[in-house]
Amino acid sequence: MSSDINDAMARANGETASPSAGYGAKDIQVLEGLEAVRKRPGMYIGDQGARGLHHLVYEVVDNAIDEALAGFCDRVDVVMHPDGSVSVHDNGRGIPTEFHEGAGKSAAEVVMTVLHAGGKFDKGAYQVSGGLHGVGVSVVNALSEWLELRIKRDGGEFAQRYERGIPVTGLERVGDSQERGTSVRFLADDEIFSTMEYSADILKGRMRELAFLNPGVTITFDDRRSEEEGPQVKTYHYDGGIRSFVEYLNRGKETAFKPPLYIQGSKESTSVEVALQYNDTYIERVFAFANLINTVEGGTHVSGFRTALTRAINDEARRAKILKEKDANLSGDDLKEGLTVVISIKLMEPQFEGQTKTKLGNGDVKGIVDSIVYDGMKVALEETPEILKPIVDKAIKARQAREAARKARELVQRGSPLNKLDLPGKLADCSSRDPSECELYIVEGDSAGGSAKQGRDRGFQAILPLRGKILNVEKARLDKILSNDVVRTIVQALGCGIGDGYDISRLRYHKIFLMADADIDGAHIRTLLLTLFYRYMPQIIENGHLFVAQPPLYRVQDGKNVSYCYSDKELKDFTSGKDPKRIHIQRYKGLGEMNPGQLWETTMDPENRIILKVQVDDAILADELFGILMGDAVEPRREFIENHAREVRNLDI
Ligand code: 0RA
Repeated sequence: MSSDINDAMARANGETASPSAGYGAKDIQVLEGLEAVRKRPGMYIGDQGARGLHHLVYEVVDNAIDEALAGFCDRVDVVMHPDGSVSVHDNGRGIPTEFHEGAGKSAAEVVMTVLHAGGKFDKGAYQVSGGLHGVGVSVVNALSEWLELRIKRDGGEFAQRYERGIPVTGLERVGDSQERGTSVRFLADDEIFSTMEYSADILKGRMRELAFLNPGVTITFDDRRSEEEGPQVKTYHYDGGIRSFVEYLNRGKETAFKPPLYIQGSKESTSVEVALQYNDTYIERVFAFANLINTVEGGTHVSGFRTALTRAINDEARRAKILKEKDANLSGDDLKEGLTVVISIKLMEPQFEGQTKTKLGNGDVKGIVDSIVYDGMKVALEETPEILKPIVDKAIKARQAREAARKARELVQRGSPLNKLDLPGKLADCSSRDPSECELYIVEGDSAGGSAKQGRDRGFQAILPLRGKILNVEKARLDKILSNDVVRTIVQALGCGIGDGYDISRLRYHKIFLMADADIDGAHIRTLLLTLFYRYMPQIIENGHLFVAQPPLYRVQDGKNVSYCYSDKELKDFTSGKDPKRIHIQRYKGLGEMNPGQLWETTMDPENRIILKVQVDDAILADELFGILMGDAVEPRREFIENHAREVRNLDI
């Protein structure tokens, strides 16, 4: 128990001679609630790392967006302060300030200290809070070293300060104001979080997304943390809503028609919005939201959309005689290629299921979305019949390519993966057959592969040396991808297939390491491999099986002592103050320069190695990153590399 809460609990229990504090049974409940949040933050915000930290900002912003959804707010301003605190200001109604008889304190204090108090106020309609993030702003308060609340309403401005969730001032009237709104400024508690570093890219991604999903609302993001660069302000405002979102996702790509097709409707208090457009890539991108929460794992709204799209295109294509009587129907898979779609639905009592609680489970939603999208597609295709043929032509080509891919895949997947004959010849497998303890090192180059083979623990570590060109899967179709030797070798070694029939339960190694040189070529190879995994085997990343090995850059010998440094900074720190005549520094130009013992010691030994887990925190950001790094358009890539040159060296999607 943290000491503040300890003290407060003691006072609440009457253990100290401070009856004037006036604590009662309800306060004990409040303190117990705050204590529960501080004890198990993960239950409320996901984790105590970067994800949880960013969650705090989302939670406060979501509360402001609820005001926008209710029609009372059109502006949200987020500021990242140099002291590490974040403020979120909105021009909504302002949290009610009046005294709450039942609670014996102001309504605002109830909202800030009682778990899920937001719901008690019955704000009606759809709320973001109440969904995934919807743990309530009181959770942010409990997990903040301090939080300052400012409210403008009823002609006044009110302020209150909290420390680790406990009010340290009353809600005081500090001035007059004719405006309305709420400002929350908080400093995350470093006793709770393992990192205090917010990523501007991740936060901006969510702010942009919210601006697309709430047309008309202006969201600003003002990053004041860098002294040299000064305030970096971004403003997000899109009157076009999810149509603009699809245009944004397809920017720099050729599209089959313009503007995106847009469908909207509502039924049984569920509202549905869909915008879609086909582009010239081979990848399908579905971004689906339920009550503004990104449902990464899909769900009933996505299934409803898929069946409706397939049915509507087939029906219309037959009516227009683009599909002849003898032609087979287009399948859902045929219609995926090059599809970019944003689905946004709003519903009462959303059920979030799945591993990360981002799969919409409400059963009735499938039929509702299906009928709205089917009817909407028909209307849209009657209004703009010229968009039908390009869609159908593309789907027919996709079908032919999928046929070819099926044949290629059969060659790759033939037989049981346990049959040694079906494993790639270059694979030096391990002796264990328990995937949960098996590791696969995918190693660039034969010489490094040779060192790794000799250095490994063959009990549980397998080595797959790669040689030859890795295809850029961003620019090719699955049939072509599968004809690439490197891709086939990897798919065979992993054992779970690719594309249709992909089955992660057959994965033969639960830890997969990408091991490439620490130079530009190595970075390129790593990016190509990451793209392959991200686009075609995303569950391997989602389930946390993919890692990037971190070989050292330098070997430093000081007399008899040998040390390794993994960055230039580490080398500088390590050698500073030491006598340069005595020290011998070797810079590794490639993995191949390490002997087997050194490679084991520095990069493969589970006791010593440094590894980076590949995580996708923001699907849209990752999509953008891969699209930019591997796509056709040169200009955005140059821009990206210029802006991110420092970070690219250590790419952590
Ligand atoms: C409870 C009731 C009402 C608004 C809010 C809470 C509210 C909470 C937050 C958190 C951040 N910004 C916020 N804005 C409003 C309804 C107020 C009314 O009926 O006037």
